[in-house]
Amino acid sequence: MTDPDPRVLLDLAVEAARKGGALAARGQAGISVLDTKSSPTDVVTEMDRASEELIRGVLLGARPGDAILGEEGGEASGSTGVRWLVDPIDGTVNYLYGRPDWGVSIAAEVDGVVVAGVVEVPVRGLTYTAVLGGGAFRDGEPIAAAPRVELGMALVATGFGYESRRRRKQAEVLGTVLPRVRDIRRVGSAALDLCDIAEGRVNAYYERGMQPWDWAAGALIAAEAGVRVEGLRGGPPSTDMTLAAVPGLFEELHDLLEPLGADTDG
Ligand code: LIP
Repeated sequence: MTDPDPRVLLDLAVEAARKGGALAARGQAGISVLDTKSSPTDVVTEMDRASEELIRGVLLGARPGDAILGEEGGEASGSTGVRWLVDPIDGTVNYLYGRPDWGVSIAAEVDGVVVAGVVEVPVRGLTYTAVLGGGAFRDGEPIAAAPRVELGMALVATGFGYESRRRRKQAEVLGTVLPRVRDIRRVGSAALDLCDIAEGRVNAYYERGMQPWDWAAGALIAAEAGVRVEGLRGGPPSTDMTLAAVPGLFEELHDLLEPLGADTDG
Protein backbone atom coordinates (compact mmCIF):
# COMPACT_ATOMS: atom_id res chain seq x y z
CA MET A 1 0.00 0.00 0.00
CA THR A 2 1.39 3.48 -0.84
CA ASP A 3 1.89 5.82 2.09
CA PRO A 4 -0.77 8.52 2.36
CA ASP A 5 0.34 12.05 1.45
CA PRO A 6 1.15 13.90 4.72
CA ARG A 7 -0.48 17.04 3.30
CA VAL A 8 -3.74 15.19 2.81
CA LEU A 9 -3.50 13.93 6.41
CA LEU A 10 -2.76 17.49 7.57
CA ASP A 11 -5.80 18.90 5.76
CA LEU A 12 -8.00 16.33 7.48
CA ALA A 13 -6.37 17.06 10.85
CA VAL A 14 -6.98 20.81 10.40
CA GLU A 15 -10.63 20.21 9.51
CA ALA A 16 -11.10 18.02 12.60
CA ALA A 17 -9.21 20.44 14.89
CA ARG A 18 -11.26 23.42 13.71
CA LYS A 19 -14.54 21.58 14.21
CA GLY A 20 -13.53 20.26 17.64
CA GLY A 21 -12.10 23.62 18.65
CA ALA A 22 -15.21 25.53 17.59
CA LEU A 23 -17.42 23.16 19.58
CA ALA A 24 -15.22 23.52 22.67
CA ALA A 25 -14.98 27.31 22.33
CA ARG A 26 -18.79 27.59 22.17
CA GLY A 27 -19.02 25.52 25.35
CA GLN A 28 -16.30 27.25 27.37
CA ALA A 29 -18.55 29.69 29.22
CA GLY A 30 -20.38 27.91 31.99
CA ILE A 31 -18.37 24.69 31.70
CA SER A 32 -18.15 22.38 34.70
CA VAL A 33 -16.03 19.43 35.73
CA LEU A 34 -17.37 16.03 34.64
CA ASP A 35 -14.74 13.73 36.09
CA THR A 36 -11.22 13.57 37.52
CA LYS A 37 -8.21 11.41 36.54
CA SER A 38 -4.84 11.11 38.35
CA SER A 39 -5.80 13.56 41.15
CA PRO A 40 -8.76 15.81 42.12
CA THR A 41 -7.15 18.68 40.17
CA ASP A 42 -6.66 16.56 37.00
CA VAL A 43 -10.06 17.27 35.51
CA VAL A 44 -12.11 16.25 32.49
CA THR A 45 -14.92 18.49 31.29
CA GLU A 46 -17.89 17.40 29.25
CA MET A 47 -16.32 19.34 26.35
CA ASP A 48 -13.09 17.27 26.45
CA ARG A 49 -15.25 14.25 25.73
CA ALA A 50 -17.68 15.85 23.27
CA SER A 51 -14.91 17.49 21.26
CA GLU A 52 -12.84 14.30 21.09
CA GLU A 53 -15.89 12.37 19.92
CA LEU A 54 -16.49 14.89 17.16
CA ILE A 55 -12.80 14.82 16.13
CA ARG A 56 -12.77 11.01 16.06
CA GLY A 57 -15.90 11.11 13.88
CA VAL A 58 -14.28 13.48 11.36
CA LEU A 59 -10.98 11.53 11.18
CA LEU A 60 -12.38 8.00 11.11
CA GLY A 61 -15.36 9.07 8.96
CA ALA A 62 -12.85 10.00 6.24
CA ARG A 63 -10.33 7.21 6.96
CA PRO A 64 -12.16 4.33 8.67
CA GLY A 65 -9.16 1.95 8.73
CA ASP A 66 -6.85 4.22 10.74
CA ALA A 67 -5.80 3.72 14.35
CA ILE A 68 -6.41 6.46 16.89
CA LEU A 69 -5.15 7.34 20.36
CA GLY A 70 -7.02 10.07 22.20
CA GLU A 71 -6.53 11.54 25.65
CA GLU A 72 -10.12 10.86 26.65
CA GLY A 73 -11.27 8.05 24.36
CA GLY A 74 -8.21 5.78 24.53
CA GLU A 75 -6.77 3.65 21.74
CA ALA A 76 -8.47 1.96 18.78
CA SER A 77 -6.36 -0.13 16.42
CA GLY A 78 -6.35 0.12 12.63
CA SER A 79 -5.00 -1.50 9.50
CA THR A 80 -3.57 1.32 7.35
CA GLY A 81 -0.32 2.16 9.19
CA VAL A 82 -1.76 5.59 10.06
CA ARG A 83 -2.40 6.45 13.70
CA TRP A 84 -3.95 9.70 14.91
CA LEU A 85 -2.92 11.24 18.23
CA VAL A 86 -5.60 13.54 19.61
CA ASP A 87 -5.82 15.90 22.55
CA PRO A 88 -9.19 17.66 22.25
CA ILE A 89 -8.37 20.30 24.88
CA ASP A 90 -4.72 20.68 25.87
CA GLY A 91 -4.78 23.15 28.73
CA THR A 92 -7.94 21.89 30.39
CA VAL A 93 -7.39 23.91 33.57
CA ASN A 94 -7.09 27.13 31.52
CA TYR A 95 -10.24 26.09 29.67
CA LEU A 96 -12.10 25.55 32.93
CA TYR A 97 -11.14 29.00 34.20
CA GLY A 98 -12.19 30.84 31.03
CA ARG A 99 -8.57 31.50 30.04
CA PRO A 100 -7.61 31.58 26.33
CA ASP A 101 -4.49 29.38 26.46
CA TRP A 102 -5.80 26.00 25.43
CA GLY A 103 -5.64 24.23 22.10
CA VAL A 104 -6.66 21.23 20.05
CA SER A 105 -3.68 19.03 19.18
CA ILE A 106 -3.88 16.43 16.39
CA ALA A 107 -0.95 14.56 14.86
CA ALA A 108 -0.80 11.83 12.21
CA GLU A 109 1.80 9.07 12.44
CA VAL A 110 2.63 6.78 9.52
CA ASP A 111 4.30 3.55 10.66
CA GLY A 112 5.24 5.19 13.97
CA VAL A 113 6.68 8.41 12.49
CA VAL A 114 4.82 11.70 13.04
CA VAL A 115 4.37 13.20 9.55
CA ALA A 116 1.73 15.90 10.10
CA GLY A 117 0.49 17.96 13.02
CA VAL A 118 -1.87 20.81 13.85
CA VAL A 119 -2.35 22.83 17.02
CA GLU A 120 -5.50 24.93 16.79
CA VAL A 121 -5.94 27.75 19.35
CA PRO A 122 -9.62 28.66 18.94
CA VAL A 123 -9.94 31.63 21.31
CA ARG A 124 -6.90 33.30 19.76
CA GLY A 125 -7.94 32.23 16.22
CA LEU A 126 -4.55 30.67 15.47
CA THR A 127 -3.65 27.51 13.54
CA TYR A 128 -0.13 26.08 13.75
CA THR A 129 0.75 23.36 11.23
CA ALA A 130 3.64 21.28 9.95
CA VAL A 131 4.33 18.27 7.76
CA LEU A 132 7.59 16.39 8.09
CA GLY A 133 10.31 18.14 6.09
CA GLY A 134 8.01 20.97 5.01
CA GLY A 135 8.63 23.74 7.58
CA ALA A 136 6.36 25.14 10.27
CA PHE A 137 3.50 27.59 9.78
CA ARG A 138 1.10 29.82 11.70
CA ASP A 139 -2.03 30.56 9.69
CA GLY A 140 -0.14 29.59 6.54
CA GLU A 141 2.82 31.92 7.20
CA PRO A 142 6.24 30.35 7.86
CA ILE A 143 7.52 30.57 11.43
CA ALA A 144 10.99 30.01 12.90
CA ALA A 145 12.47 29.66 16.36
CA ALA A 146 14.42 32.55 17.86
CA PRO A 147 18.21 32.46 17.41
CA ARG A 148 20.26 30.87 20.18
CA VAL A 149 20.74 32.81 23.41
CA GLU A 150 22.84 31.88 26.44
CA LEU A 151 20.96 29.98 29.15
CA GLY A 152 21.12 33.03 31.44
CA MET A 153 19.19 35.05 28.83
CA ALA A 154 16.64 32.34 28.02
CA LEU A 155 12.91 32.58 28.66
CA VAL A 156 12.06 28.99 29.59
CA ALA A 157 8.59 27.45 29.58
CA THR A 158 7.72 24.49 31.77
CA GLY A 159 4.73 22.79 33.35
CA PHE A 160 3.81 20.65 36.32
CA GLY A 161 2.06 17.33 36.79
CA TYR A 162 -1.00 16.78 38.94
CA GLU A 163 0.40 14.41 41.58
CA SER A 164 1.98 15.88 44.74
CA ARG A 165 5.10 13.67 44.71
CA ARG A 166 5.93 14.69 41.13
CA ARG A 167 5.22 18.34 41.94
CA ARG A 168 7.62 18.30 44.90
CA LYS A 169 10.40 17.08 42.60
CA GLN A 170 9.41 19.57 39.88
CA ALA A 171 9.56 22.41 42.43
CA GLU A 172 13.02 21.24 43.50
CA VAL A 173 14.24 21.20 39.87
CA LEU A 174 12.68 24.62 39.28
CA GLY A 175 14.53 25.93 42.34
CA THR A 176 17.79 25.23 40.52
CA VAL A 177 16.66 26.33 37.05
CA LEU A 178 15.00 29.66 37.95
CA PRO A 179 18.13 31.43 39.26
CA ARG A 180 20.00 30.38 36.08
CA VAL A 181 17.62 31.71 33.39
CA ARG A 182 16.02 35.02 32.33
CA ASP A 183 12.61 33.87 33.57
CA ILE A 184 10.10 31.03 33.60
CA ARG A 185 6.66 30.83 31.90
CA ARG A 186 3.97 28.35 32.95
CA VAL A 187 1.35 28.65 30.21
CA GLY A 188 -0.56 25.47 31.12
CA SER A 189 -0.59 23.75 27.73
CA ALA A 190 2.32 21.72 26.40
CA ALA A 191 1.04 22.04 22.83
CA LEU A 192 1.03 25.84 23.09
CA ASP A 193 4.46 25.84 24.77
CA LEU A 194 5.86 23.97 21.77
CA CYS A 195 4.19 26.40 19.33
CA ASP A 196 5.56 29.32 21.38
CA ILE A 197 9.09 28.01 20.98
CA ALA A 198 8.44 27.38 17.28
CA GLU A 199 7.77 31.08 16.73
CA GLY A 200 10.35 32.50 19.13
CA ARG A 201 7.99 33.55 21.94
CA VAL A 202 10.05 31.50 24.42
CA ASN A 203 13.59 30.12 24.05
CA ALA A 204 13.16 26.69 25.61
CA TYR A 205 10.65 24.29 27.11
CA TYR A 206 10.96 21.29 29.37
CA GLU A 207 8.31 19.22 31.09
CA ARG A 208 8.05 15.81 32.71
CA GLY A 209 4.96 13.64 32.42
CA MET A 210 3.64 14.59 28.99
CA GLN A 211 1.85 12.03 26.85
CA PRO A 212 2.13 11.50 23.07
CA TRP A 213 -1.15 13.35 22.46
CA ASP A 214 0.28 16.39 24.33
CA TRP A 215 3.55 16.64 22.40
CA ALA A 216 3.21 14.89 19.01
CA ALA A 217 1.83 17.77 16.93
CA GLY A 218 3.68 20.53 18.81
CA ALA A 219 7.00 18.68 18.69
CA LEU A 220 6.77 18.32 14.89
CA ILE A 221 5.86 22.03 14.53
CA ALA A 222 8.78 23.03 16.80
CA ALA A 223 11.24 20.69 15.04
CA GLU A 224 10.21 22.06 11.65
CA ALA A 225 10.86 25.57 13.02
CA GLY A 226 14.48 24.66 13.87
CA VAL A 227 14.06 23.42 17.44
CA ARG A 228 15.70 20.28 18.83
CA VAL A 229 13.00 18.28 20.62
CA GLU A 230 14.04 15.18 22.54
CA GLY A 231 13.91 13.38 25.85
CA LEU A 232 16.62 13.88 28.46
CA ARG A 233 18.48 10.67 27.58
CA GLY A 234 18.48 11.10 23.78
CA GLY A 235 15.80 9.86 21.41
CA PRO A 236 12.35 11.33 20.93
CA PRO A 237 10.34 13.00 23.71
CA SER A 238 8.86 10.54 26.16
CA THR A 239 6.63 10.63 29.19
CA ASP A 240 9.81 10.97 31.26
CA MET A 241 10.76 14.28 29.66
CA THR A 242 10.11 16.58 26.73
CA LEU A 243 13.02 19.01 26.26
CA ALA A 244 13.00 21.59 23.46
CA ALA A 245 15.44 24.37 22.52
CA VAL A 246 17.56 25.43 19.57
CA PRO A 247 20.92 23.62 19.30
CA GLY A 248 23.48 25.01 21.73
CA LEU A 249 20.89 26.17 24.23
CA PHE A 250 19.47 22.63 24.19
CA GLU A 251 22.77 21.20 25.43
CA GLU A 252 23.11 23.89 28.13
CA LEU A 253 19.64 23.18 29.50
CA HIS A 254 20.16 19.44 29.15
CA ASP A 255 23.37 19.61 31.18
CA LEU A 256 21.57 21.52 33.92
CA LEU A 257 18.54 19.19 34.07
CA GLU A 258 20.20 15.80 33.67
CA PRO A 259 22.24 15.75 36.92
CA LEU A 260 19.10 16.91 38.77
CA GLY A 261 17.23 13.80 37.63
CA ALA A 262 14.54 16.06 36.17
CA ASP A 263 13.07 13.07 34.34
CA THR A 264 12.32 11.27 37.60
CA ASP A 265 9.93 11.82 40.52
CA GLY A 266 12.43 11.41 43.31
C1 LIP B 1 -1.76 19.68 30.42
C2 LIP B 1 -0.42 19.92 29.78
C3 LIP B 1 0.38 20.91 30.59
C4 LIP B 1 0.67 20.31 31.89
C5 LIP B 1 -0.61 20.01 32.61
C6 LIP B 1 -1.50 19.13 31.76
P1 LIP B 1 -4.17 18.68 29.75
O1 LIP B 1 -2.54 18.79 29.64
O2 LIP B 1 -0.47 20.31 28.49
O3 LIP B 1 1.58 21.26 29.95
O4 LIP B 1 1.54 21.11 32.64
O5 LIP B 1 -0.31 19.41 33.83
O6 LIP B 1 -1.00 17.82 31.67
O7 LIP B 1 -4.42 17.90 31.00
O8 LIP B 1 -4.72 20.04 29.84
O9 LIP B 1 -4.55 17.96 28.50
